[in-house]
Amino acid sequence: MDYELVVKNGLVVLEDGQENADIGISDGIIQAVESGLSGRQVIDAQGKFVIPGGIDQHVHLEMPFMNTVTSDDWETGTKAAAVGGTTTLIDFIDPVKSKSLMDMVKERKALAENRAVIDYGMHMALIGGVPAFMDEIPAVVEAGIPSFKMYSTYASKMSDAEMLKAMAVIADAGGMAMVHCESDAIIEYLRTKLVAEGKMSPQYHPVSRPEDAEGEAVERVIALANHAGAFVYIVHVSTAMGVEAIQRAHNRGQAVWGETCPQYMVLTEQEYQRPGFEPAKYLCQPPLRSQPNIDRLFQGLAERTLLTIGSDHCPFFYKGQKDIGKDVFTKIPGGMPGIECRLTLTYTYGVVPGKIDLNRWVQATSTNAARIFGMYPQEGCIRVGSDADLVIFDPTRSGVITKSMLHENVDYTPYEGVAYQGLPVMTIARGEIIAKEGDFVGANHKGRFIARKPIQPVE
Ligand code: DUC
Ligand code: ZN
Repeated sequence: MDYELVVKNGLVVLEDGQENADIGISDGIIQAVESGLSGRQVIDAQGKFVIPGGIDQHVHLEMPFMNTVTSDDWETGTKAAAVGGTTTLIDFIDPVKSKSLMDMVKERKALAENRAVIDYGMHMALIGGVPAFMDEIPAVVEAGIPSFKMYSTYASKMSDAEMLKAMAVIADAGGMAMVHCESDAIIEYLRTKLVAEGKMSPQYHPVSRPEDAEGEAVERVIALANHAGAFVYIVHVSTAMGVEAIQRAHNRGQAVWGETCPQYMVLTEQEYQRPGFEPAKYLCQPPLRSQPNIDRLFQGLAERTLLTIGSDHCPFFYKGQKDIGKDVFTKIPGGMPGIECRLTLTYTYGVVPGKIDLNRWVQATSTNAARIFGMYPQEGCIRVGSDADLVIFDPTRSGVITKSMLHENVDYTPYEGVAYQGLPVMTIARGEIIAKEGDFVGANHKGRFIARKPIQPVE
């Protein structure tokens, strides 16, 4: 039998093991994983890995934030993701007080439709001071959006009391809480103090968001979730304190999932020592950390305290957006681009030096997100019956990252000059080749909204 497309001779990375096998694809679905397959179109993956398409569960496309909007939209952001080996992403709906959550679901879906080139889901963010949102949570879960982001700081923050209540409602509705954990009290105290002392340059940003601001908030949010009986997912863990709080919860038997991001694994707080306004390029919340924290994040991934690696792609132009805060660091829009380099960076700095193995890498960049966020086994694995979302990854490619090789709509990359070993050389989405050798080639491919299932326990 001839399949529409066969990927031959690659090392197929499965959820647990690896095998040399061919993959037969028809109708956008994986039909066979075995040797000796034939197809009308054949791709030779000899010497390369064939991995499940990356899933990036933490992305901010055209998000209004700090008086501006992230610079990648649904088209440019999903194209960059595709070239970088991501075939599914989950973005956020950021509500405004005056609208209903379900109206915002409709609006956001309309924005993505016809522009996204890879499949996408959505998380719903909640904001403090709007009790009416609570009543809509079950309808949002029903609409295929079972994950709710809450912030412990920023203007949209929720108080502990609000968060506890929301967690209980979310748990009843079959959803999960995802929380940005940084202590608002510590940050506000330090920001006010630094500004009063005239310490306004971006070099002071990390001073205003110390490690214990994260550690304290992770601990507290886990306690709230435990009380509410809610699944909780801690986004962008950047510190050893955060990892250890999650580990303690696991030791008590609590369902807590932890995520980290490439920027916290590859870049260090040294970037904030750059001269002038340059540190603004690296300004994100939480900030970049020290090497011992980085080591603990890798250990956390290896021992499964942390289960996922998301990009937290949140791009702003250095010229024209970051400089909104040229007079005071508290006004610099925080966030950095990273949707396109997620696989190559984590392979280079995780798998190549042996800090995580090939399976752990695939689990953390794809499979675990599918399981946690209710998309498995349609996504996140190479199995008969799953979507034919695949990446051919060449471990022999090496070089140095430069802005000119990337497709993100932003005027810099924080990874300029960073060495890489291993690159995605082909991305296949539902059986169509959409990226090849660093170019987007999927002009006719349309991304689809993935209505996700209610949340289930995941070990
Ligand atoms: N962190 C960022 O760096 N940007 C946007 C939101 C966030 O939490
Ligand atoms: Zn984020």
